[in-house]
Amino acid sequence: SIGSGIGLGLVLALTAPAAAQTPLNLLPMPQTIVRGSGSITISAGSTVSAQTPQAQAAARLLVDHVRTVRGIALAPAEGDARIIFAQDDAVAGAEAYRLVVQPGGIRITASRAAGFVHGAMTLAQLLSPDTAMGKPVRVPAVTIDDAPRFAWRGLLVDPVRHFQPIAEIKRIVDQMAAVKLNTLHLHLTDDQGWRFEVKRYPKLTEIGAWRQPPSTGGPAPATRHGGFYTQDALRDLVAYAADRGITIVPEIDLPGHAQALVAAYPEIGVLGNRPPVSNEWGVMPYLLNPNPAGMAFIRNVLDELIDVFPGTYIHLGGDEAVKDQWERSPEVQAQMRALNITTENGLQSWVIDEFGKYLATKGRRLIGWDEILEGGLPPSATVMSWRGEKGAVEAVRQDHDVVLSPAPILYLDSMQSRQSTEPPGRWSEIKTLADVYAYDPMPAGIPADKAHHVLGVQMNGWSEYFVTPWQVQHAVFPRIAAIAENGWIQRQRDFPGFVARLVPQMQRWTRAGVEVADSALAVEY
Ligand code: TNX
Repeated sequence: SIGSGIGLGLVLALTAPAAAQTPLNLLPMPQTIVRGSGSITISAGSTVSAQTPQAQAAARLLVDHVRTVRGIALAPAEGDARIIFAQDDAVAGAEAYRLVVQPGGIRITASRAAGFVHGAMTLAQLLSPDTAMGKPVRVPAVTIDDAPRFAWRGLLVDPVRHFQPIAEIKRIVDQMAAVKLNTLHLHLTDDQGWRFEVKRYPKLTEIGAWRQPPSTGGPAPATRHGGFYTQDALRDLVAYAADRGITIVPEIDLPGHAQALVAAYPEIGVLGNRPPVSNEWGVMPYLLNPNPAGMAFIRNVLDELIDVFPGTYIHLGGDEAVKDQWERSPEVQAQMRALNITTENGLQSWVIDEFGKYLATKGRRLIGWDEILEGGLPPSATVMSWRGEKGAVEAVRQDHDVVLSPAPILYLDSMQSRQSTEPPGRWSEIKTLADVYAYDPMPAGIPADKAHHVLGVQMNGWSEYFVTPWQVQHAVFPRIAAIAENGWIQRQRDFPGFVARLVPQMQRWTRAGVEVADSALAVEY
């Protein structure tokens, strides 16, 4: 249900297009658009052909999308077709594409698989929105040349605080692809659970994946909560995401946020602690023991992780590790002296860097939260800046790459309006669609000659307060569209224009069965 209420009407009235031609409701807005004359009709049986293996997934995606969102069954074909995907190495760039729509046919060209996906998704957005399901749709003649501003346009999904079935994550992946987001950061471990099957250490999921209800009540299931992903299920998810141009960055959060890990294998914690998996929210004190056994344990976990996740980046956390247990452990203190490390923050840097070096031997790169700057930035690290932007500015100064995901502006657990339908959030602030849209992923403190270190931007969907998939989706959609556009476009941002293009995108999301927060469009923020 979209568009009820006065608010939306007002927004639309204020943003009514001046141009005679119907505007193209594309989101994110492509780099260049040249309108042609006439149009082409797509209906049941219209043919689609992928003339290069690189485009096969994108062609399938288009067929699926047009079936589910428009109710039209396209016909896959070989060779000539109404819609052709063809290789063109001149369309350079990992995600670049060219889309040419003429009355005689539609042609999508790219040099890489992700470019074809983006081209297919742009075409999907061009199908006339006003026709009923199953009826032929028109596509206006146009030539679009497009490529993103940033290489990392991400969303963090947290299936730890509340478990989310793979089917729900796939639903989010589908809708990320629809707006050209390309990175799914999967937060797989935390104090409240361990969600990644490790064959060598079965207790991680036998014990670590389950928690008791909280003694204090609160917004959490009243019964034992949990679940985990088998490696097979994750491999399937990785392939599913790859077909949609999306890379998964898995996170194993260390050395803090480790209570579930220590619950499963107390011998790799410190001080002989034997905690249960946490059933409360907050920052817990349990830490990884950085002794040889603890380090070897994590290397073995990483071996299995990189076997499942083929992407370049592996996220090793580093956030909110209170070092009290390290301070109180004679064993850890002795190790620090032996390593000639004087502070616990320095020890954390050493730990993260050891794993970073290990990942490098496997051709992978380490990324961590900005706390990894505190003991000296590990040389191998890329930094994800969440405590504002200062971590990003400092890391870039040291010539490291960064991703911007500052709280609370890009935190989806901030509320998006004062309406009573909002799921509760951790942050008391309200971050509206307009706020998020106004966020510039290039902080003022980053000098122009180092701008290339900013890989991109990400919103984080921490799920302490999101119990159901409905609540997750309500927080994610449509706000994520603001960052999808922000991370993509090189041109000037334009909020009223964005809202006008967002309304049909919200309609497509609704048609695809996704919960979309209408409140994002309410005027009374
Ligand atoms: C801080 S962001 C955390 C998460 C919480 C989040 C809630 C970060 C690196 N750590 O563990 O879920 O706040 O907003």
